[in-house]
Amino acid sequence: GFGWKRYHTLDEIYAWLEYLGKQYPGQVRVVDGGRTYQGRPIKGVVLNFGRQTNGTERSTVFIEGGIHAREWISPATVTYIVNQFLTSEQPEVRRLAESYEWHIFPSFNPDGYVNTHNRVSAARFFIFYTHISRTNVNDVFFNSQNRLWRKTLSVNGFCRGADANRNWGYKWMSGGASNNPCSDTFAGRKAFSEIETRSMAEYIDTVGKKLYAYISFHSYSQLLLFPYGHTKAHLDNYDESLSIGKKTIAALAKRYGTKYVTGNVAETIYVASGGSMDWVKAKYRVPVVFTYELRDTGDYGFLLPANQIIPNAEEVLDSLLAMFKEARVTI
Ligand code: 0X9
Ligand code: ZN
Repeated sequence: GFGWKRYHTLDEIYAWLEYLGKQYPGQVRVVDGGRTYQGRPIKGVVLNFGRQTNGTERSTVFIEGGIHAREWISPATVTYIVNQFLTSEQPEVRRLAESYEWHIFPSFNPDGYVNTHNRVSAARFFIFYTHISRTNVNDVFFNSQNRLWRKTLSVNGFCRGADANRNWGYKWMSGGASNNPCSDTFAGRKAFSEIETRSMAEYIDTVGKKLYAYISFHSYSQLLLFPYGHTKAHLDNYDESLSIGKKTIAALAKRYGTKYVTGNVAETIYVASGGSMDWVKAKYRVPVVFTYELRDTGDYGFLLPANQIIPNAEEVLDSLLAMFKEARVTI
C-alpha cells in the first residue's frame, strides 16, 4: 500500500491519486491542474462528499503542497490529509471534509521534486567530461540534481530554475526575491514566467470567487504564516488572521507539544514577494489564507526523518480542525 512510513516519489503519489479516483468515484475526481517545464502534469484531486457549491458561495478550499522541491514533508502531509478526509471516522474530521469542496495538489513543482530524488553520480560526471558537447552543461555545472533542489527546472542562461514561490503576479520582485538566475530565490524573468505558476494560477482562477480558504505547505521552521510577504503592514483581515492563527497553533501543540509561531510573513520571517498565497489573497480576497512551515526547527531541516511524517501530519490535522472552527466564528 501507499502509507506514510516513508517519503514517496512523484510517480507513487500520482499512482495513488489515480487509485483514489477509481476507489472513490463518487467523491474523488483526479484533475490535471497544470503542466511543468519538462512536460509533466500537475495532478490534484477534487474531493466532494455531496456538498452543492454555486458560483458565489465561498465553500471551496484549495490546498497546495510541494512548491519547493526539497520540502518533502509538504507533499507527505498533504497526501495524509487527503487520506484522512476519505477514511477517517472521527466525527470532527468527517464534518470538516464534508463541509467544503477541496481542491488538493500535493506537488506544485513536480520537476523539482523528481530532481530531488535523483543523485548526481560519479558516472554522470565522467560522461560529462568525456562527452562534453552531448551533455547538458546546466545539469552538471550548476548542481541541478540534488536532494536540496528548491526551484523549478526551467533553463535560464547558465543556471536552472526559478523560485516558484517568488514568481506569482502580485507585487512581483518587490523585495526578498532575486533577479539572478543562479539564486535560490530567483523570481523568474517576469511574473508567471514559469509554466507551473502560470497554469496553476489559471486553474485557481476557475475556483477563485468560491474560495473560502487557501492553505500552502512548506518546511521548515514551525510557523503559521499569513499574508503579506512584501510588506509588514497589517493588510486585509490581519486581526482575524492573527486570532485564527493563534487558535490554530494552540491546537497543533496539544498532541505532542510542538510549538509554532504565527504572524504575517514579512514580520515573522522576512520580506518575500511573489508568493502564491499573497496572489490568491489579493486577487480573490480569500478570508482564510495560511502558509504552514512544518517541522522541524533545524535539527534535520529539509531532511526530516520519515518517522516524523505521521506525528507531524496528525498535529497538522488537529490544527486544521481548529482553524476552520475558529474561522467560522471569527469571519
Ligand atoms: O520563502 C518562502 O518562500 C517560504 N519559506 S521557505 O523556507 N519554505 O522557502 C515562506 C513563504 C511565505 N509566503 C509568501 N511570501 N507569500
Ligand atoms: Zn518553502
